[in-house]
Amino acid sequence: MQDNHKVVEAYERGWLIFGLAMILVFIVIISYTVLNRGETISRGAGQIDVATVRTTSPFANPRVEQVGGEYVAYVQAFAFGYLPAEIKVKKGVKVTFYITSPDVQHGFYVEGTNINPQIIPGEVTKLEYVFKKAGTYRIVCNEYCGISHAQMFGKIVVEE
Ligand SMILES: [Cu+2]
Repeated sequence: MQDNHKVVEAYERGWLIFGLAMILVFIVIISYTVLNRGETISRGAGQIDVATVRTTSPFANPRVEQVGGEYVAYVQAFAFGYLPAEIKVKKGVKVTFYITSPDVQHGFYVEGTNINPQIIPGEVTKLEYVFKKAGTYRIVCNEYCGISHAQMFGKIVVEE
């Protein structure tokens, strides 16, 4: 009886140490990702009337513009695509995305990066990113949004 108790205690201690070690590992991984791949935790940047997204500034005119030495992109994620359909930026320059949806919930996953916010109708999502490699990045919707969800793609072209 006494011995069994000690065995259980040893297992418990083992699992506690394992659990704490995993927490440490996750903290290290998250810190590394944030420092090396760009912090892409999206933030709410205000609310918007879903019914007027397509007709009110700034989303009525989806675009990428240069502000100072940086880019600002106003993006509509709609069923079934993205506007602008192609976002063109230069490598190494900060891009601030403002994204919203005029209909249902969508995704904005940029392949090869850790950009992956949910786009919620009525909310403006803001995130910043610096593309370190030139190339074409596909934007994928990963929130099931309707019959043509699987054909919902966008494109980011990063030039040298
Ligand atoms: Cu979608």
